[in-house]
Amino acid sequence: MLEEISGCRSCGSADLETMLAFGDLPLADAFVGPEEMEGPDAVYPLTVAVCASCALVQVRETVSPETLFDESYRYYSSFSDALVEHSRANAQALITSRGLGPESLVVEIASNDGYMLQHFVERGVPVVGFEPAPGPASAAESLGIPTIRRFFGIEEGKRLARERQPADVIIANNVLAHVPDLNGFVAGIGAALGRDGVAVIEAPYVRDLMERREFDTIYHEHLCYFSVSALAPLFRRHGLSLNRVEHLSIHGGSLRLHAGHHEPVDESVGRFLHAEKESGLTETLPYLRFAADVEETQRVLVDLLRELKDGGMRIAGYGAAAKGTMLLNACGIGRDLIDYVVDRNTFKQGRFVPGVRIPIRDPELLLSDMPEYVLLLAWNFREEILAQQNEYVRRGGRFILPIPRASVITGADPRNEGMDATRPAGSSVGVEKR
Ligand code: JHZ
Repeated sequence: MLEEISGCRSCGSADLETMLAFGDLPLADAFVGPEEMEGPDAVYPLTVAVCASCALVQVRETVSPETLFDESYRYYSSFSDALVEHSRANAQALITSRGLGPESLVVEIASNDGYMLQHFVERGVPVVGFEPAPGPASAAESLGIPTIRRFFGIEEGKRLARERQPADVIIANNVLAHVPDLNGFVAGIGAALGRDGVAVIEAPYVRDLMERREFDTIYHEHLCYFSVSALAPLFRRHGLSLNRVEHLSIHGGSLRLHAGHHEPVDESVGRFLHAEKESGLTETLPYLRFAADVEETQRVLVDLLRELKDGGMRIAGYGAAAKGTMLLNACGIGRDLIDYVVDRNTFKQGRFVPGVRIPIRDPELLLSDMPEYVLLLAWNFREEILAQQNEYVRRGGRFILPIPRASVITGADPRNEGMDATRPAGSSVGVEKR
């Protein structure tokens, strides 16, 4: 169930240097049901290392995917409007640029609840999704999306090309980081992809993680944290050319990579490689220094929450995100500081955040209960959540942004500008004006 790697997940080098050790933590998406409250949560060590050879940042421990993505997996992509819209725009652009039609095949790996493939189906483009988690797979099937309930790898890639047809487009969003056998996965993409097809892959960018101190995006599900410099040799090893790289704001900053069996290589690839070399991301030193930043971010946040609590304030959380579980547990923020966490995902409501066991409730509770502060755990959907919680803010409620250094924000509505005069007395942390 838990294994430790002996070499780099990409190049195999045994030269791995430890950059962060979080100790034992629960699984970030293992939300606890009321019937499971008796015993303690299972915890697993979480240690992050960087490869001295290819600079890939990776978790040393592997919790088996069968444990992580079983029937208890409750992450449904469609609960975030911004993500569905992001995917619709991407699908639209691919249909146009690749001239996709009824003869084409679009494959998505980790197709979840159909948040992405539905946009191709609507336009009459045939699709196949790979999704092993039973809950999201069923949701996708109910939208009419053919779903293979298996993990993707080299064998699945070969079978798809042989028994169906080579894919015109392969989409793999936020899944590369989840794969223990990175080489087998990329080889599978190569096997399934048609001669002139394109693989479009999104993954959180390690550069943003470091610059914005997004330490809470590190958890057992995410085995790797990618730079373009670490990815280029991985793709090359399996006969794929990295042809274009885009920088997206989604999920706190992501890379979108376009790969194919042959070139041309766009200028963006060289630009990213150059910028990463310039900022030292091809060496281990910046990664090894990151621990001090994480420690400071955690300390500032806990100090702020304690100060507010000591001042008689009530604090809730917004977003039972996996990163929320990580943040609360890594910082030791429990029910003494946070009364409850709200989330729109009805499969998470009524359950408890793993480890810290904070109850998860419906977001409507914020208005009826009016806690003075809400810690924005799903900070990556800040705009969407603040717009939706306009009324809570209008009535005087305040959001706290946990990273890069805890700060109090006043809301998405420009009419709230200037309301920062109500900054809590004695707070040592500044109020960010929007
Ligand atoms: P969200 C996910 O991580 C899942 P998580 C996964 N581990 C991954 O790789 C990364 O993304 C990249 C809720 N919400 O998506 C929905 C509201 O309640 O940031 C979610 O439960 N109201 C595969 O879990 C949570 O917040 C809203 O208005 O850290 C957000 O979780 C919105 C917008 C969201 O990721």
